Amino acid sequence: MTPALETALKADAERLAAALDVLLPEVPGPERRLFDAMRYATLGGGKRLRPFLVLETSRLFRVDPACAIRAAAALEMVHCYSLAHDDLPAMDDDDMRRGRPTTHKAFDEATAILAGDGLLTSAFEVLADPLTHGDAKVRSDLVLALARAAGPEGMVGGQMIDLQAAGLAMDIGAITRLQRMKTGALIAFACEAGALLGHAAPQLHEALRGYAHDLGLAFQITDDLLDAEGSAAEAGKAVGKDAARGKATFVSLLGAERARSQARLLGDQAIRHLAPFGAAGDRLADLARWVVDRRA
Ligand code: GRG
Repeated sequence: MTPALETALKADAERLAAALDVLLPEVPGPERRLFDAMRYATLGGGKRLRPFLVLETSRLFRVDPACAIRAAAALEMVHCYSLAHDDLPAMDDDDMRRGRPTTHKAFDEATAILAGDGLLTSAFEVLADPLTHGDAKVRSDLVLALARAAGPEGMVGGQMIDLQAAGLAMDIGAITRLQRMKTGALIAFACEAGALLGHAAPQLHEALRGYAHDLGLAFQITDDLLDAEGSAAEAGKAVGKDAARGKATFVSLLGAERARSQARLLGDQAIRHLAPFGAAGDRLADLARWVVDRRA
């Protein structure tokens, strides 16, 4: 990772933690446990890749940082809800996430379900709030885009296909579709949010869509490689699960070497989409290189 990207990721992760701390406060009273679990699920580390994408794409259009951070926090709430639910015994049944016990292990299953529900709902409350953008059309476009990305035609639909996929023969087209829904849709929303908040011109909007598309797939292929070859200590979560479940992945279908070169190709392609932004796109280009080379 370049020093410039490392500094930028760290600074944005700190801004995000401060925003989440305000948006998801500790509350007294009988619902305290719910808020504690929502904070646990969101405030415990993570790469903060999606919020960084919202903030960095927003910078391209000089969006007010106070607005951008709210969209970034809303997206991270949805991402963290999906992780908390994915870790439940009924789904992936994981004990460790981000190097510490999963939400249902730290609390209990019912609380983890409610914490996820709370995060999902709060995300839309944050986006719909006039503090997120003065233009009601922008707010409604953000709500619509996140609903589509997270819902049955996006992440939730992808998760449903994934749950049924173990042991099924899936070809590369089917895997690509599944992953575009399950992982790619939220990554695409991250870049879409910057473009929407910044009233991006159509050509720049399209360039960011292209970048997000290729970055999302590169991210997922690398995730498959890390599951196949990485260590649990580095990843902060269990690895080797795809093979153990007989799940078709980019790695099982292409082999590690071809999967790695495909990820590199997609990373390079993502970077080429940034050409219209000139030097302003440099950090997004660094991010695409890091997504392909990451170890966690
Ligand atoms: C339960 C509705 C529902 C959806 C779950 C995102 C997801 C769908 C499941 C997570 C399982 C998984 C390993 C997905 C593949 C890629 C992925 C989204 C990894 C986690 O994202 P990172 O690496 O995590 O950005 P951090 O912790 O860094 O935020």
